[in-house]
Amino acid sequence: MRIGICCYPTAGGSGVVATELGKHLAERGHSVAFISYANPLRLGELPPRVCYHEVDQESHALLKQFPHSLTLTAKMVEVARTHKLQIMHVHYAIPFAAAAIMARQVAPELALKVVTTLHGTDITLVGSSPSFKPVTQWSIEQSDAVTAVSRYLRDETYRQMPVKKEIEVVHNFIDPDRHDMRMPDCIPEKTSDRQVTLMHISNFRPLKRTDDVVRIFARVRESMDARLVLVGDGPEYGRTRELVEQLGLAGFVRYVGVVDDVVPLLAAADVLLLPSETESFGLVALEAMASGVPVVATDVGGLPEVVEHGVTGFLAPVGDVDAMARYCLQLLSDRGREGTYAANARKRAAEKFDFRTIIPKYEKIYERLLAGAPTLNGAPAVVRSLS
Ligand code: GMT
Repeated sequence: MRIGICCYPTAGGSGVVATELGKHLAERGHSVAFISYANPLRLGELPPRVCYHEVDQESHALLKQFPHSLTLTAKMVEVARTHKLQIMHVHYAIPFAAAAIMARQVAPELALKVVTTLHGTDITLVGSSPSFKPVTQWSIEQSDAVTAVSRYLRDETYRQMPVKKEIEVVHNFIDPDRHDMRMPDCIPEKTSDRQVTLMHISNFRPLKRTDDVVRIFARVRESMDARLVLVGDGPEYGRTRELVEQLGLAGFVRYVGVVDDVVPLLAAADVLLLPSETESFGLVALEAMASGVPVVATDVGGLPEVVEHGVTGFLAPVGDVDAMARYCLQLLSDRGREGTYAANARKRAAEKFDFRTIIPKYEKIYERLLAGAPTLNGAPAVVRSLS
């Protein structure tokens, strides 16, 4: 199949999932065209059957505000025509789904099928705000197929918007083979062999509650020698650093900044902390589990679909710093059990979220949409069979 993938190029989970999906689809023989305003972080060197097209962002003297959605639409049309795309798979309703639906109308001869994957904030935050809601709702209804990355997000979408469109749940995925333990170069050595490592990875938006990360770490340090590795950057970064200083923890915290691949870093972690206000899925929790790192997270959104409480880590109510610190200690002080949690985490990630199980679900959706769809010359679409 010939598939366009449109996503945010930044370090966020939606861009990572979209990029990895495109790369896996190409490995499986499909042609994939990425469309974004910058090179997606995880894309790296272009693999065979993959191309990348950049959306125009130049300002124009007459336009006070640059109409990104329109240049995006124009780029989708141009790329779809060049590569004879059959599917445009967009990752985020706003503005990608709306642009793809417009592109489908601008180029009706292509009979382009629009698949929209909802990732979370496009519904829970941005898309449901009054400024966007009617367009988000319309984009969902008009897409040829809609998927959500968790049951929670599917249900939340139905709760927030009176949409009738079927929303299929397709969980996020990992490649278990990439998560073999490797020692990272970028984290300075531990002060002792006994020192344990707590890790947090995010874009430091307020909903990630990075204050709680620091407070949990402070509690853990009262009982054992521990260090905290903070990976990523974002609006709360400065405030988080200030709290670290205030609590006298500066000597025990390492800041890594934004990285394009978290897997080598996870090899250094004993526990991943994800105390978010909400998370539609929590891709980083899955990546940690795949690396054999148990997770302490909040009992919200799609996280319970990823982290199995008491088996692959622990879940606690939002803001319950004490409970989360206790869970960390439970995981860290009992080495034997930590081994069990780590093994459970790795096993669950591989059994439930292996890309080899998940990617065919997307392929089936594409095939279903293309079956019977007319092609450019009017002949039935040729659909690559799944053997
Ligand atoms: O979490 C973020 O702030 C980034 C955001 C994004 O758009 O990339 O992540 C969302 O999509 C990820 C991939 O599906 C999910 O794992 C995250 O849980 C989800 N974030 C939220 O729901 C807050």
